[in-house]
Amino acid sequence: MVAAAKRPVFHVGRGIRQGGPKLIELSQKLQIPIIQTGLTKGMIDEDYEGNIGFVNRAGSKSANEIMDIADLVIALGADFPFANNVYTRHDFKFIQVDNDEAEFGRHHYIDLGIWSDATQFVEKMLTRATAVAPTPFFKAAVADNRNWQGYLQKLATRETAPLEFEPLYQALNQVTNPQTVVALDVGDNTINLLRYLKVTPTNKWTVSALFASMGAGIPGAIAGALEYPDRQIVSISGDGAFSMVMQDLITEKKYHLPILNIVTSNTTLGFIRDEQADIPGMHDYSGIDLEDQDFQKIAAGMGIEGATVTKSSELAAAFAKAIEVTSAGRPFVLNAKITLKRGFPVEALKVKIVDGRVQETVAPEFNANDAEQSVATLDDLFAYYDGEELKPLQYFLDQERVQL
Ligand SMILES: Cc1ncc(C[n+]2csc(CCOP(=O)(O)OP(=O)(O)O)c2C)c(N)n1
Repeated sequence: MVAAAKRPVFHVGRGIRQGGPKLIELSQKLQIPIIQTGLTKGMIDEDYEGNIGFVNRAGSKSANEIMDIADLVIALGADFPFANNVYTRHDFKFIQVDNDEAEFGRHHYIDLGIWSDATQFVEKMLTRATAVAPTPFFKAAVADNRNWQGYLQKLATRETAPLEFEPLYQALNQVTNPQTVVALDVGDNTINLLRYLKVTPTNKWTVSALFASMGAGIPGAIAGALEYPDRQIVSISGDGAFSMVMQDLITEKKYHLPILNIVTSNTTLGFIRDEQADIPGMHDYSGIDLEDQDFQKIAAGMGIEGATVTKSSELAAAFAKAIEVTSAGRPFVLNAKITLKRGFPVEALKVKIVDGRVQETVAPEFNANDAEQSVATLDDLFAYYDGEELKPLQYFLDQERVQL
């Protein structure tokens, strides 16, 4: 099946565990790009060129596009609860490798099921498979992802006043280390963490993944601090989620838990706002506005130190102070007042193959609530998100002369 496929991809879940390096070897040997499920963030080196990221709303443009033209998906230890959003967009052959038989066919009709631990399967494949020469499809996937990564890098490294979320993550990456434990809350930060946070196999991070319960950030960080007293602990929450549980900052103080609490404050339930933007004819937003709050003062009221940043030039000093305080064994609140903006909406991309070419368009429901400016063409979409350098998938397929 692999030999017969023209555009195979791996879709890798947490079953891969420590097997990331082996999988990279196999990906190189067979020229199969790697797409990850969100919860495997950190398990597969993101600097590996063939790792093109995540699918679905929090994912990369490249992984979503490549998934949409794959003719073979090899799922490795992946329970992918969002399959209905992604696996149903086009037809492909499906090989599922899983150590739990009950998982077979749960998310897609299987053409071949292999009952195995994912990493053991990868190791066997490595010994049995014959290396293939670099393929145009693989090269196109790599180039597509480079284009996307370059765009993210631009957003993360530019000065912004008022503050945008990308430089915040960039600044956080400067002060974390391979031992850092991150407790992520639910909201736009779910997207931002997957796209911008540096996570290595030795880091740990947690999120309420399946129930997606807001308010898990601070409790997750408290658990992390108790479980890993020698590690740096960070919580990241939006202002909506933070407000639900911020009374537990006093618990951090009481038990001397040196947690760096980051709250991204945009006075909105941003994740939901962006969903409402895509509801045709809604004409407005509903129930998403939050009151502005001074989280630094609230923390101060509990005897907890903090800082407030409103532009990217203030980040370095604020993080330096945060590290000083947490290194001395005390919690800290970093109140990051960010602009209200939607991260690049990969969910707006509609990709399908028509007459041997990729037809890529903007989904009609994108910004269809009438409260937002409508964006009709792909170029308009790229420009709207400061991504003039972004190219549609067909551009990279043409460059590598991929025949569909
Ligand atoms: C307990 C709970 N209520 C509601 C939701 C639905 N929900 C998902 S994200 C979100 C908004 C999060 O807003 P905020 O914490 O301000 O973060 P932002 O998205 O603005 O970064 C909501 C309401 C949820 N996941 N959990």
